[in-house]
Amino acid sequence: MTTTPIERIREALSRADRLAITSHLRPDGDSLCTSLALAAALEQMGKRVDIVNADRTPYPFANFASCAHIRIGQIDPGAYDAVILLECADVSRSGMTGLDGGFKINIDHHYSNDRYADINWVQPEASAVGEMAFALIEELGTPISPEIAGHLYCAIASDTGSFQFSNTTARAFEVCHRLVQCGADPLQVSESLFHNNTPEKVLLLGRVLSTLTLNPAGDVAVISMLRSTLQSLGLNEVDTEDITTLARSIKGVNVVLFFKEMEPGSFRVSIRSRGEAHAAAIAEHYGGGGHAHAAGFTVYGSHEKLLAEVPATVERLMREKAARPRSTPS
Ligand SMILES: [Mn+2]
Repeated sequence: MTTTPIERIREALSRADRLAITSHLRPDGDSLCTSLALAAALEQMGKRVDIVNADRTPYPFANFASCAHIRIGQIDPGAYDAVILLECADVSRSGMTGLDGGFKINIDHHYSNDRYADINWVQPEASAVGEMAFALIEELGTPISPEIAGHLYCAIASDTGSFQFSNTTARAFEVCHRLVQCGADPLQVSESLFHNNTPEKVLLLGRVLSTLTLNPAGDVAVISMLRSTLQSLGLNEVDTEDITTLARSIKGVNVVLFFKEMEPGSFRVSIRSRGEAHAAAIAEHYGGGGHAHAAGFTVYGSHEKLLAEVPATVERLMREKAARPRSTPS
């Protein structure tokens, strides 16, 4: 008899006592809040759960009281019956080394995923991994407490850009409807997610937007954030989704390329697209991955050289219609 991945996860979790949950490097609102929700649900079931991330928790989540329980470091797979990896296309995306021998559960809603674990549950049509965790917690049969509901609502609100991105589906609303009934507070979540800026963050927004350039056709926008800009404002890691959203708000822009200097000569490029322009296909051209309208990749070289080359290549991919899915999501 074939069982679905979610049933196999329920069976594996029912046998497990000690669990670790991790997510990707530079964790975001979806991965962090889903980790908190899953940990709370599994603890309700009497499991011992640790959330362990390789990278520290970014602002504004670092200020959430619940995030204080997240341990930053490496997972010793010998200490756990299973490790749950959220939104990791492969193990390296988690920043964890030495997970090879341990039992792994891979839960992801990204288009590109290597299906590397003992159980792989990949659902590209899900708005957020938080939406998948809602279904899993229902499958586990443990109650959605107000705390769990709040975390899952925050995960979905965060990943849909407050219900504005293309992943805002009927199912996302259906799950959020249930979460609000279970005690999630939309006002409190939007205050803590979107109305919680420091003055330095708003200054950063101005400086990054001042780097904006457009191609002559006006459909590719490029913005950049250099380490020196962050340092001059006394900032380290910051959530920059709102800056990208502003660049993408320009009429006619189908692709935003956001160059973030990670270290000298190394740039993480976030792609946000709309319409026909396929962000994941562009990212895959450069060895990265992601969703149809949100993806990313890493490139190396001087800022000037990359700005001269990458947007031109992206434009060519769009014109050649190569910026289309390599395969259809299943
Ligand atoms: Mn997500």
